Amino acid sequence: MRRRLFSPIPSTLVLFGFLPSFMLSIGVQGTELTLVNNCTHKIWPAILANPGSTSLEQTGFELATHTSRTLQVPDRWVGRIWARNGCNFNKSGFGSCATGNCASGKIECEGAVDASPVTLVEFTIHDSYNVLYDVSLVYGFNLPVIVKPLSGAGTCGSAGCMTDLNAQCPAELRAANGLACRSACMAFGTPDYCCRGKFGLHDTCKPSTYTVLWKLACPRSLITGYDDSRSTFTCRGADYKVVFCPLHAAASKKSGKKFTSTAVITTEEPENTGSGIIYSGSKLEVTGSQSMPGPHG
Ligand SMILES: *[C@@H]1O[C@H](CO)[C@@H](O)[C@H](O)[C@H]1NC(C)=O
Ligand SMILES: CC(=O)N[C@H]1CO[C@H](CO)[C@@H](O)[C@@H]1O
Repeated sequence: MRRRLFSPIPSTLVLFGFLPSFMLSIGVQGTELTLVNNCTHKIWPAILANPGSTSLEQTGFELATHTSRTLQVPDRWVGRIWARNGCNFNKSGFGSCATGNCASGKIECEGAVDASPVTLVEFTIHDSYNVLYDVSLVYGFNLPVIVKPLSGAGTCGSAGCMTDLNAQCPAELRAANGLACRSACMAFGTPDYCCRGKFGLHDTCKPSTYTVLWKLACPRSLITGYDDSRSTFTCRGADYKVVFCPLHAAASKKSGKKFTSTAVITTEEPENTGSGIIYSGSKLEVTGSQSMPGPHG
């Protein structure tokens, strides 16, 4: 069924055995994304194709604890994946969720979003040899999630956030009765927190106490729209696991590799964030370490 989406080969050509090799490759290319629920509770993943990308056959479903589902994603697909939490759907699939809700009012999101705050997994799949991915906290946080490439070449690191930021969410950012945490931009909406207007440039988007603390807790996540330090990855020829609540699983595994990530966030003037973080000149260096599963296996 899904093959139809990206193999527009007229059946007459197939019957005549006329299948140019470039067409053959269209049919078999694609990237597998396996969504894994390692949370101790049910989640309802949501998938949204960006405008101009083909909508996947499934745009939302229930995923029981310790189960997974594999999605076949066509080339030239740009989209986002997140988990909905605290959902109530009736037998016909109508209902809503405490976090990550879809405006469709159904299990299937069908392109209708009403989502934040959510931990957003972002994929740009030009083709399987050119895949960019990140985990963004720009629209807040609801569940820990990592993206883990399976084999592949290039900067195939694990992206994401293992830490439960809800547990350390300040009162002013709390949302959904503590099931989610807003970003400072969402909570305050000002140009400086949102890196808009005169703050909307790579060099003028300044760190705040909030963004620094998140970067420290989640060095492999995108914290602002201008944060590209060690948080966006490009991988070739891989398939991917998207693991929700990865620590739950990692705790029982020996394969977790320790790594240290240093994020350098530039600020025009040093300012005291009160968070015990060291400044050197006009640069703010945030060092954190976090155990993440290795990229292979
Ligand atoms: C589910 O909810 C929808 C919308 O409220 C309603 O139209 C439908 O009848 C409900 N189905 C069941 C089985 O309760
Ligand atoms: C990708 C990953 O870490 N998956 C694990 C999720 O948890 C189950 C059960 O605890 C493990 O079998 C998986 O390896």
